[in-house]
Amino acid sequence: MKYVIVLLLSSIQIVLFAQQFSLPNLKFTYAEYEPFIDMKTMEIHHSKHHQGYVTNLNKAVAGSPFENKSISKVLLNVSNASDAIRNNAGGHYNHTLFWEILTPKTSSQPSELLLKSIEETFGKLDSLKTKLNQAAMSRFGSGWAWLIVNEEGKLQVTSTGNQDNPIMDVVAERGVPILGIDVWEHAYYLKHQNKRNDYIYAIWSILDWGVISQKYEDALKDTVLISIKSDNWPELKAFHKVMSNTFHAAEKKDFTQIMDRHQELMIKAFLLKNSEIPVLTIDERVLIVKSLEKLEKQSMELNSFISANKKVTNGVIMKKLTAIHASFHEVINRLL
Ligand code: MN3
Repeated sequence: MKYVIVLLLSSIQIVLFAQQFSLPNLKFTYAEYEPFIDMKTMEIHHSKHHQGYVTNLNKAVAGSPFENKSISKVLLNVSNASDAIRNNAGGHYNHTLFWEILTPKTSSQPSELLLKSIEETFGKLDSLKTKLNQAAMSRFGSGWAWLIVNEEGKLQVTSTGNQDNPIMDVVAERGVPILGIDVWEHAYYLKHQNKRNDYIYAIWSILDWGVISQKYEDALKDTVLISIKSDNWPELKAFHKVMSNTFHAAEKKDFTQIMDRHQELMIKAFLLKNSEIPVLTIDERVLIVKSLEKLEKQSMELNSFISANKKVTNGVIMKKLTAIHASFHEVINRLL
């Protein structure tokens, strides 16, 4: 019996101390990336810099709404996160991708499908190379150059600052990255010092086109791409704007906003319910429609209540507004 309890306690401990994010192993030893990337740079970059992002990310998400969320969900909703989460979630995701697409076994080629898409967008592989190198060279300070599958399912070259990436909802050009080049000085300074150009040239020699080609195919059907598209749901944004102005004012005992805008809120709820829902599976769509119907009904009830009663009590309005707010968050949570 005693042993069972001890066993039980130790397994509980393992669960308690399991970290949300962890450092991925490299596919090769640090030395194997020589001479393109020197061993010391690989070692520090992976075991110190990347480990640092992982450690700090685990600390930053603990107790936040992002606790136990996937890295994609963190990135997709990073506008609601702290700077610590933004920087370290980006750092973790970006470096994980970077290690995956590097191989010291040189001379791989893009798949037929990827090559066709590259040729359609850029003319030829060399033009993509030129474009990506330009993006990498012209990124001022620290950041990344990317090849992404954008919202239209097309290839695009972009670049972001610091540890941001194209999945984040704070970035202008969005999509799923399939190739990223780290242009932070920590990625090349030991060997190449200030010569970023030499380092970028070296990276092209060790790109794993097998992995990048697979990432291209995966990206085309990635739900992350669908989530990025759902950020373009104008009716949702319009409703949210009116709701947050009226609801948050009411929370602070200011009911003038909702007294002025109850009809507008109802109309936005109606437009939202009748809009095109840009998401995911049929099952999810059905659940979202249910929440939207509830939202519309509650907004109509609030509108009738305020219109019909010359002497309305703030308590009742607050209760109804809180219910609308909860239904709205049902919709948001289904998008997450
Ligand atoms: Mn780095």
